[in-house]
Amino acid sequence: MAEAAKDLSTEKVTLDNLDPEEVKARIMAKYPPKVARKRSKQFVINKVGEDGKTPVINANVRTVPGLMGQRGCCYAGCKGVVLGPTRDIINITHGPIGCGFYSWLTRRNQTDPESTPDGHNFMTYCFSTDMQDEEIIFGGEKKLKQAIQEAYDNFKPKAIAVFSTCPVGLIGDDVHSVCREMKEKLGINIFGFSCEGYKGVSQSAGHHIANNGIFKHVVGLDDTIKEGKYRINLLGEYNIGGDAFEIERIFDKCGITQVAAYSGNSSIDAFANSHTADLNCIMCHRSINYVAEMMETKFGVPWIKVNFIGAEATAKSLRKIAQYFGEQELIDKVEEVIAEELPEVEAACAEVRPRTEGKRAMLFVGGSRAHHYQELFGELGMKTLSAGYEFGHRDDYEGRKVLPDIKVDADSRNIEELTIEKDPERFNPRISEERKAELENSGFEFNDYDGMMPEMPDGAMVIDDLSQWETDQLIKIFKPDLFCAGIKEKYTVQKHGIPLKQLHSYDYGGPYAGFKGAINFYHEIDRMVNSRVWEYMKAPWDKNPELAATYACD
Ligand code: CFM
Repeated sequence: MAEAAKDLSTEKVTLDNLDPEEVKARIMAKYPPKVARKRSKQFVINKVGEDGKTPVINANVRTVPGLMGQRGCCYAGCKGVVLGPTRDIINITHGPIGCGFYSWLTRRNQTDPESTPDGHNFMTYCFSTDMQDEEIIFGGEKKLKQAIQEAYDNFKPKAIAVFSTCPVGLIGDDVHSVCREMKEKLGINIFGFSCEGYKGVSQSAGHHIANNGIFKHVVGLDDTIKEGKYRINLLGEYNIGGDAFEIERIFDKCGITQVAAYSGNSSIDAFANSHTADLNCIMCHRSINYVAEMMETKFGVPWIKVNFIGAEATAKSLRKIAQYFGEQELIDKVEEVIAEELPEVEAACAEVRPRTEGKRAMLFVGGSRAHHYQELFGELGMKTLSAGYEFGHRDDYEGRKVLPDIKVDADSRNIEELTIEKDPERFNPRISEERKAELENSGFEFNDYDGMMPEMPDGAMVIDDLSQWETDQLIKIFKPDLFCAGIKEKYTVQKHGIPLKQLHSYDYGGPYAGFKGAINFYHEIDRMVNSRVWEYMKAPWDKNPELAATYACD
């Protein structure tokens, strides 16, 4: 028995001659054959062809029961991620108190209530119907109505959103009709989400449901065209650790007007007006590409992929926005801002880099950061040995070119696809066909995301939906200098004597976006990978004998 459960690290593997295929084979060999077959398709050794093509990775599929994954649920993606950071919507969790409590936004989505006149900010509250046995048996609609009424009486918000948790779907409460009734009664915008935790295979399902809901109930309610010459929306930026504040600072400096952000530092009025912007810029493709696609179809707003994580990436994204508008005045201003900001960033990087050069990182985060943060590590001269998403889809790994090849399985079919058509009055293509073709001929990409794998070196291990056991094995085999993940992984990784940087909440640090954010990140990573404290760590399971176990069957 002890033999079977032996760690791979006890076998002779030297750091210099590790063949990733061999490492993969060893890890897979410990699984029952059926599990190994499934995990093999999600554990890919990268190889980029000349055409930018990469190996196929299986993604957005169910986690094998029994494997401890990193994922969250559909409700988390809808309520916690997409709608949560909007300060002036009261978000009521319809469900038992645990769901509301654990999605209380203590992970530091920041917001600035001063930037809207009423100063509303409900993000620090946790609203829940606190369902009890009685509601599970007799239905919870009455209690939901009371909760909406109570929230309204106390706060007089502009909008209330209701989020369904697992039991709501199981007992069949109709949150949508309750919302309609209360909307009628109270005269404010009230809408619900069928984002029961069990829908789909991860929080990714919740993103889609949130996108649909915002689009149906909010986008397009206010047609006022506000001031500003270069008017954009920033999509998929959630103001973790103040990232959005830094990006807004840079936009302001460049003379770019942000009409709405989805949804860091955002307000419901901005969503309602967002279809008046002239360009959608997507940071996190996974969580928000649906809004961009729908806005283009209905209102004619084109979208581009941007990335403000990394100083170079920030400069590149600003140039791309300027190129889209094509006005010399903006192009010059953007160059001026970059020239002004970069020296400080370069000085910080030059100071830190001798101590970070050659260090090795692993990143397993969400659906976009495992890609974006490789920019910052590249600037520090660090190598990404392995990376993967918790819940990204194949297009987030391999690029949107694979979209036509993705088979839609039952879990995805479960999630509503809205049929969107051109708005007969308000559709307005922001850019002429000729200008679009001209830009595209010069290499400018609309509606595209190349994905993570084409930018990773050959031989890097790309692993989807990493499990805790695989985490342990990778760490023991490779002993990376830094592991990036979230709070669930943090303490076991640290017990191995490896520093862990949280890239979901930033460990209360940040911002890391934009120019100033890059400087913060360089210093923080320098401190982490060069601290000697980790050498002194000895995990409890290394000190004391552990219980050994083996799989009973395959
Ligand atoms: Fe997008 Fe996000 Fe992410 Fe995400 Fe998330 Fe997040 Fe994330 Mo945590 S929307 S996919 S569902 S960038 S909460 S703000 S950090 S896992 S990589």
